[in-house]
Amino acid sequence: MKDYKNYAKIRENVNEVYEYAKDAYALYGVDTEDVLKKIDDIQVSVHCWQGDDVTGFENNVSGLSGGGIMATGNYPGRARNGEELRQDIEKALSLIPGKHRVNLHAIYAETGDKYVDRDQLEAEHFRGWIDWAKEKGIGLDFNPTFFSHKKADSGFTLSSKDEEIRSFWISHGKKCRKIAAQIGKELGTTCVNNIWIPDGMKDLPADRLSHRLILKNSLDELFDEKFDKDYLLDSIECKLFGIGSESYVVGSHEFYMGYALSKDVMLCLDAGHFHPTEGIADKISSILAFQDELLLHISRGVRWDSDHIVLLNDEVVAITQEVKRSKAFNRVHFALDFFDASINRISAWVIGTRAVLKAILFALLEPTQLLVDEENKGNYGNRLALMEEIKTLPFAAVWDKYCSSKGVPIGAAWLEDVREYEEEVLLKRNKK
Ligand code: RNT
Ligand code: ZN
Repeated sequence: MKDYKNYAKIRENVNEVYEYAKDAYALYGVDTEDVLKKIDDIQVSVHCWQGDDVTGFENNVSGLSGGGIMATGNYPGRARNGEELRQDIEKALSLIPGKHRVNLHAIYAETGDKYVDRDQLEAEHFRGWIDWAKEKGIGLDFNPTFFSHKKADSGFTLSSKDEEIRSFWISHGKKCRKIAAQIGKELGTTCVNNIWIPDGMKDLPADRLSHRLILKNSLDELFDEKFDKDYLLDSIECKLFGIGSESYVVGSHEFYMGYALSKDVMLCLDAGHFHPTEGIADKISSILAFQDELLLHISRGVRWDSDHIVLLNDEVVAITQEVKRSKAFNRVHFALDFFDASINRISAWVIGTRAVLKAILFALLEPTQLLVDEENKGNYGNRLALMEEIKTLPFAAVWDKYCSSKGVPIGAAWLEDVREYEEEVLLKRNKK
């Protein structure tokens, strides 16, 4: 077997290479030292649900169901409870540079042997998470869970025409906002509470409007209680289509865009929730022209919203460049949303989170002012040439420097840590 630790040795001269990179970027007017300080202030919200294939801890459900989303694969080592999931997240975070947040879903409540239905959840059911986050000094974000529940089986939740179902889900949403606000208060960092509902239809609806009007009313009720924005930030996530909701999704982009603008709620754009060839990068500045803040779910759709692990690809770089060019790293919240059960789940987290951080670093290293100056002078040829040239500046040296300065493995060396953890921890877990 390959010893990936050796891969790090090649880069033992990281400082030497970094000095060269520093000079190369300085020629373009970019101060790499300043960039390394800036990236340290940027937090990515790492989703807990990669660790257990969006199963959660409710003892009466066996896994992800009925939400227009799907996790595939059965790689061994899935976390089965709060301790295991937190242990796995800690392992992943130890291999990722910087300080980040953890994103929870309501199904990760720890209610002991008791089944607590979603409309009865309280902050105390997240005590394990809150105390852990306090101890680690990390922030938490939150999501009500409107899927994997018998009351979601009809395909409708907040937009249901059945009053009992609708009010159940409103109660759940309200409870979750309370929980999120409590989390934000206790941890001293605003908790983003993101609402995504699966509501939609497999085949052509005869009446699209009614469900949307119901959803609008439900959201009004759900958001009725006001919380301090220092504790809670509400967001709503749109989608074009899902599995089983191919023809109609109630909470579409236009619907939530209208709602967000008229009610001052934050929008969430998920990279996998649009037409397969449609990116979200260009949408960022349009939204920032009207709203203070924006939540992004960085995901990777492959043919559909398949929630593949995020990679450093053109789409992700375009997103981070747009945030940089809009000077909006303090207005845009980066959250991850992928779930691959077919490979080691720690690897999945580390690959995806490191990829987003690489894209953020790449964008921060861009000599944006130089590009804008050329643009303002009408030198579009120079603008294009510079955009092309900066792709081959020694970015990797700055990334390696960042990893080494944060005490996390350089290059592929982290694979060795994951292999050890798999042997010592993950493979010893009994499959349920
Ligand atoms: C589903 C949405 C949503 C979920 C998570 C689990 O298509 O992207 O954000 O993936 O809440
Ligand atoms: Zn999402």
